[in-house]
Amino acid sequence: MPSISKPPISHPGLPRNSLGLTRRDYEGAMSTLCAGCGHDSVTAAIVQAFWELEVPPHRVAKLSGIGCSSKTPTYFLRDAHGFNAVHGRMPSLATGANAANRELVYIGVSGDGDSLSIGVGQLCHAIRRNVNLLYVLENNGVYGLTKGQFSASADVGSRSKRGVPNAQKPIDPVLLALSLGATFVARGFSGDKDQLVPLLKAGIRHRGFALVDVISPCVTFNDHEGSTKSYRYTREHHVDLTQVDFVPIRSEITASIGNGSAARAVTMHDGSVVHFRKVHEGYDPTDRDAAYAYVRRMQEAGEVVTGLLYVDPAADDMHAELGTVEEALTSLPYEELCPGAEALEQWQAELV
Ligand SMILES: Cc1ncc(C[n+]2csc(CCOP(=O)(O)OP(=O)(O)O)c2C)c(N)n1
Ligand code: SF4
Repeated sequence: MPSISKPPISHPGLPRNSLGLTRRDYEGAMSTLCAGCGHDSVTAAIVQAFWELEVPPHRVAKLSGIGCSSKTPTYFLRDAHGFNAVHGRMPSLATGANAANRELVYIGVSGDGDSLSIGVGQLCHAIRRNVNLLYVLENNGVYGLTKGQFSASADVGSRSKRGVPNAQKPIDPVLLALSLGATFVARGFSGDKDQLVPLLKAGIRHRGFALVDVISPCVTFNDHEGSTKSYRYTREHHVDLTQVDFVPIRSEITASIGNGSAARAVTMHDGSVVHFRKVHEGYDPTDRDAAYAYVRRMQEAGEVVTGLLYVDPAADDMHAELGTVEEALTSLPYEELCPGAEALEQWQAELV
């Protein structure tokens, strides 16, 4: 993984969270992406979200596949655990790691190529299993790393840099996730950090699979006239469905609830609260069918809806569904994990 190390900088004047850490402590190596790439803005939002939530970096596992987007975990949380999977296979790794150690905070970063082409089956099953993971899909409509081929999220008629229009229907990760029963579905824009940071924070705190699809323009291969994933298109067609404020448990008591009656508070399983003001009258983020219909309707009108689109605040993750032991398997003594040859032989005999 090409990266340039960034010397950690400490300055007495930098703001610190309750762990005594500055934002710099949540950064990683220097980015080697193209200047202006949307993915770097998403990295900055991830750094901000983990710092504000005061998550100890060494308690985080960051996972990815292959692509420019999948390179980015190198650029945040240098003290976290990390693993770069082969193309499209990050969800299996996340599932296995999560099964072995449920106590870490998991973040997966992927691209639309990694997630919706080669890795689409993996993504679907991680959603079905409700693996406790924030899944950040950095969506630019192209395979950036391999020089700009259309990905499965490119809209019909959107043009490549060479001017060729895409003829195939796109897969929309938001609609896919909603139809598969995902318990947290949001969409953001790399150019809108104010909205993206609270969405990421809520996704980190959600118990279960949290998909945050981020429109993240590729400035080198997909930021021209005719592209529907460009900065310009997204800024002109992006509709804030909800303005989200995420309030962690500790500050809940003192937090103000938005601006009065317009704000709606959704309490997550751990007691933290997502406050969001409805921009569109009557929108209910806990109504899956309404969310699906709304996203479709807006899509047909050429609009990109952003915000917290759906959440099931009572959702429980893979461990609850499978009834696994409370303790992380990694901390169980060997004798408990492996009952020994005699016990195995006895079970085998029972199966015959
Ligand atoms: C098995 C396999 N097939 C194909 C490739 C080539 N490849 C590398 S990255 C990539 C697509 C990356 O696109 P995306 O996930 O959208 O990330 P981006 O670079 O746009 O951020 C492909 C096809 C590969 N590395 N491995
Ligand atoms: S090729 Fe595109 S996606 Fe890759 S780093 Fe450059 S701008 Fe970003």
